[in-house]
Amino acid sequence: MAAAKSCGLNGSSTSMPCIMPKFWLSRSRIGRPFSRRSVAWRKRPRAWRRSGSGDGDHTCSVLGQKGTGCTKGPSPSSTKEPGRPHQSLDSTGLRAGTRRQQMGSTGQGWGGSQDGKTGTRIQCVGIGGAGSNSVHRISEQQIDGLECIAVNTDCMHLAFVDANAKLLIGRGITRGYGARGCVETGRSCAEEAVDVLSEYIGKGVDIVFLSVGLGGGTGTGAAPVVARIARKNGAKVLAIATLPFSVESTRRERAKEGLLHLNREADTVVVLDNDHLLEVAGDLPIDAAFSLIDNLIASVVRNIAEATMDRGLVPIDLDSVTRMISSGGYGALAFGEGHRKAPVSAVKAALRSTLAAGRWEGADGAIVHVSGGWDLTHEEVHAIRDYLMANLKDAPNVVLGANVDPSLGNIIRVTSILVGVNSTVDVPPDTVASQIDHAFTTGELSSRDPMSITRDA
Ligand SMILES: Nc1nc2c(ncn2[C@@H]2O[C@H](COP(=O)(O)OP(=O)(O)OP(=O)(O)O)[C@@H](O)[C@H]2O)c(=O)[nH]1
Ligand SMILES: [Mg+2]
Repeated sequence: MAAAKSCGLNGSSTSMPCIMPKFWLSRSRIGRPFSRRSVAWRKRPRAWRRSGSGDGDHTCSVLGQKGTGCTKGPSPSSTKEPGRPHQSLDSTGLRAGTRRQQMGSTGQGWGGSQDGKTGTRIQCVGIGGAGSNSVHRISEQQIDGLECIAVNTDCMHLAFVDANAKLLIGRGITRGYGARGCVETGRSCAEEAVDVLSEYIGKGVDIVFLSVGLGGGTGTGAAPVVARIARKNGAKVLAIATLPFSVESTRRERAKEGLLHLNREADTVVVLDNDHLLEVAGDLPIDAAFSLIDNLIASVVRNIAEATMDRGLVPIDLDSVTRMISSGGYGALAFGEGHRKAPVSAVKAALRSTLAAGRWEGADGAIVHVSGGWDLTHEEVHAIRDYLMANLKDAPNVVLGANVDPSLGNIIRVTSILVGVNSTVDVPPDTVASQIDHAFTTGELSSRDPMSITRDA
């Protein structure tokens, strides 16, 4: 049922194999593989549509890139959220922008873009339903030089995601219906798609931000494989992994094991816990709460990416960021705001914020980004840095960037990625993954390749 085709990227002569089901190649359907009005769409329950699920068998299809003749993602105006209605999030100050992203055609790798000024290349890769949702939001923000890639086994969900490249993996295994919670299936789909994934992800790239919601099949199984590929291609990988709510008990246990695997493959893993989300957004509808966390991820990626690409009042040195990411271990996100008359209040709020609570004390480094109104001063920015230097571990490594955002007025906003944090989620001692981890620690196992580990999904 598959037809092979060559796609020009960004109008360049570069070509990539593009394998799509035949009906997508029919003229009338190109550009809209799944109409919201289709019978299949209407029959799907809403929860399924949000991030999808599926089951079943292994292949990879490139769904398309912007500016190609292949299947395109929807415009932000037509679908603000992939598979869910747009949520207004004014109160968080983290609303996504609406500019369309223009990919540069620099002849780099698969045709992805590169920051013209510094030559820095940064990718944001979302795996599975939750990861693709984050990428959709980041893509909406139109950050020059940032390439957004969505990877999923769920064809329907991918069709509604806005990204520079959308990679459908394991079509022969799942028939495009997702991994249906089976981690082994997710992993097999990624293993089978290694060639295409390594063509697209991490090649000639400095930093890969990898976003994944752990607990399902695709994200949990495929993310460690994607992280391994990106690192093999020479990129530093910072994974941002979301743990499911405690009420999703089976998924949560699966997620904790997945986290250990991911931690072995990525350079640093920032863990966000949906349970913490309940504390700040317990009264919000679940979609809005997810949007909140997706927006936070989008905001952090945007700030760090832009500052690293030498934009803003105080740019962030790329080498310092990559060094910090490669120091390994777990990380935490911190986000806070304060009045500019008391700039330190913003960083205090960030460290107190629920997502970082209790996790930052032992941090041995922080990538910090400060935004403020037109009259943001260096003095205010440095007050924030000094506070961190004095309150993190002895001689912490603090990398600072800042930019001006006129809409903030008298507000100072701090977003930070803390690295080398002490604690992370407790992994039950009787899980297979932790036994394996123990074996690594004691030297019983020398290979750190989690792909050789087989276990029941
Ligand atoms: N932040 C965020 N988390 C989500 C979202 N949707 C689901 N999640 C969480 O992420 C976990 C994994 O869900 P998905 O990403 O949909 O799973 P998947 O990786 O696509 O796996 P399969 O559907 O089984 O192939 C869920 O248990 C939820 O806790 C979302 O839109 N945003
Ligand atoms: Mg899914």
